[in-house]
Amino acid sequence: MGADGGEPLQNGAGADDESMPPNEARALTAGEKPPELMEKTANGETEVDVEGVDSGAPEFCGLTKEELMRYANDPFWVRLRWVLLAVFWLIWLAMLVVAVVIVVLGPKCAPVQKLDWWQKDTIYQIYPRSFSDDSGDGVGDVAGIRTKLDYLKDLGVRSLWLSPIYKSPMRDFGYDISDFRAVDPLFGTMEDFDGLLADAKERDMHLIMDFVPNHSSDQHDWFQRSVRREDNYTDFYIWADGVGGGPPNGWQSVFGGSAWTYNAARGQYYYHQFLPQQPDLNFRNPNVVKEMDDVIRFWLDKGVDGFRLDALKHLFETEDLTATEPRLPNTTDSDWGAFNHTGVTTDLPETFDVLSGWRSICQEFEDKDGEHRRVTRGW
Ligand SMILES: [Ca+2]
Ligand SMILES: [Ca+2]
Repeated sequence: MGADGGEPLQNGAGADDESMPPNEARALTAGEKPPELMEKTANGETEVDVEGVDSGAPEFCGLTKEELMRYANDPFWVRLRWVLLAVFWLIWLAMLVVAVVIVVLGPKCAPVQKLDWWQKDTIYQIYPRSFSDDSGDGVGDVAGIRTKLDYLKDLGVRSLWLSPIYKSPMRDFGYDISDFRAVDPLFGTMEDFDGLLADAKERDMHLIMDFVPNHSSDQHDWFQRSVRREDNYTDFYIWADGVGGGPPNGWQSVFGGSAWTYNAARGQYYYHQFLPQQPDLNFRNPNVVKEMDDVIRFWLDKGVDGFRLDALKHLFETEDLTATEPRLPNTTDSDWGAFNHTGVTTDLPETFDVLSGWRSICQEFEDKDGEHRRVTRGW
């Protein structure tokens, strides 16, 4: 009941508000009383008669169902709804068409390349001397490596790079090879190696051999024959007469000192980029190239998966023994590192011809046994 005994409120709006659309009438906030409930006091203050009014109840100020339906059925709003619906679906359809056109006409991604084993394998270098000793003599060996294959595979290793195990006087820890086709007794036997290779293949692991083509040991049969000037071996190494009672030129060894050592038995100097016990092979001699090709074939025939090529940039030297190597800036000593060797004793373009030949030999084996790649890599 209103304070003045007037008509009760309807939905928060005055009964005589019909001329105004309901949604344009001012909405009352919760707790606010309509003007009909307000009256003036004697001192002009406004008071509210709250009797009979639940001041805590929320007031509903929205449209009635009848009012809502009247607007919903208005032809203008009906048409507007249909137009908006049509526009929505047209935009949706247009986006679908554009997406299909982009997919059909857009540039295609390159097919995913299937990586070969040498491109994706984790390659683990094994230094046999210190890796695992099976014989108990304190030096690692091939049989010791065999015992660790499961361990290596558990680590995620899929390819092994074996540092030199060839027969060697060990003046340079196996990088001075006296027989490129034999296993040094320190590391075991060829049967041990064959067993290692078989075990690796059984575990789907690959084996890469260290290959040291630049030089041999001075104990190699080839060098001994070359000292004696035997046929076919006379020019197997780089021999030269001395100049002025000294070496043929001032080229330095990587390991220090002159790169030339005099051999009294032959009466000439021989060239060595590394130790005097590591004479450089003469890759300008086709017989040397053929011998090393055969070494590559020997190990590929056994089933190895590739080679790590050692000291490749040292393979060739210029034939002009009068060529000098320019000194690098800010150097005064005579060490190998004080000179620019490019084009004189390192990085000669002839290297690519030999390398290409080794690559072709690997290709022969790939063609024989299908897609399995054999790799030659320099590190
Ligand atoms: Ca051992
Ligand atoms: Ca060389």
